[in-house]
Amino acid sequence: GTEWSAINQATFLAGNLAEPSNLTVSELMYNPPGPSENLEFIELVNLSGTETIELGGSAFSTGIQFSFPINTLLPPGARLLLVSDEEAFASRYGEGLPVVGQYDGLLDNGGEQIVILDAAGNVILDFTYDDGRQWPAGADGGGRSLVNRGPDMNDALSWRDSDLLMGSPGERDNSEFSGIPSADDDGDGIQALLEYATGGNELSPDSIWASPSISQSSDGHLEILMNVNMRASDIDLTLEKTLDLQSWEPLSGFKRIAIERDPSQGSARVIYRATSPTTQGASTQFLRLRASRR
Ligand SMILES: [Ca+2]
Ligand SMILES: [Ca+2]
Ligand SMILES: [Ca+2]
Ligand SMILES: [Ca+2]
Repeated sequence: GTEWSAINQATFLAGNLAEPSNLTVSELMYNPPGPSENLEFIELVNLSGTETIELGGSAFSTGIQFSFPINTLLPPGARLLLVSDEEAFASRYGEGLPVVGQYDGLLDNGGEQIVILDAAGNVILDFTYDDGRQWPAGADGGGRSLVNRGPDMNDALSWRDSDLLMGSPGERDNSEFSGIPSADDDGDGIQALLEYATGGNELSPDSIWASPSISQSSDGHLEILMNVNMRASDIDLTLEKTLDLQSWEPLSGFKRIAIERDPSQGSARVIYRATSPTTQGASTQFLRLRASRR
């Protein structure tokens, strides 16, 4: 007689799979107000402008547990939601939002590591959010969510409080610069992109926003303060220094000591402090703020 092997079952994932370059967490409600945690949610976004991605087979492996079913397709720029309690979520936010499912476990109110792996076990996303110093206070039980605004998701400066109370699940949260970067329509000498990046207004002259200010603390440490438009997730703002006004390099020897957030304006003042006191007779250095599009 003929012997047949057992049927092998294989699952084939088609199309573009989720990977670090095309998937991120855009919003996190880890500590909804009140004692109940049943209004937690995580919003994911497809960062690709052109490709639909397949999340099937990928899974949250740390923090919370959730495995994406095969054929979880996310169109370019689209968002999806995972929630702690589908029923509670629908009664607060309504039906019709792109909820893919309910996860096991809860998002730690004190912050924790979140990891998403693909079907082969490769890391798609690995970051740790926090509720501590420099992190958005409104999202820590104050009725706001954590909104992602930057690529380094372990960094407090890459997150802000949501503009809306209870966040905006399924909706876009950040702004994008539109216009001519080098324009200066209000004639205040500050280019439009820099005004946008620092929370200035390109429709009215305002010189204070765009330039970092420098002061010296009572114990002789230089402090640098810069303004940031926290809604701008499309801009890198970097401080650079030079001795000769010709070759600029990233500022070094400073540590960020505070992020003073103003959620009503969507802005923050970020303060850096020199790690060592100013020395007598040091050569003159110059500082500039550089805004570039990601
Ligand atoms: Ca929680
Ligand atoms: Ca959102
Ligand atoms: Ca201007
Ligand atoms: Ca202006």
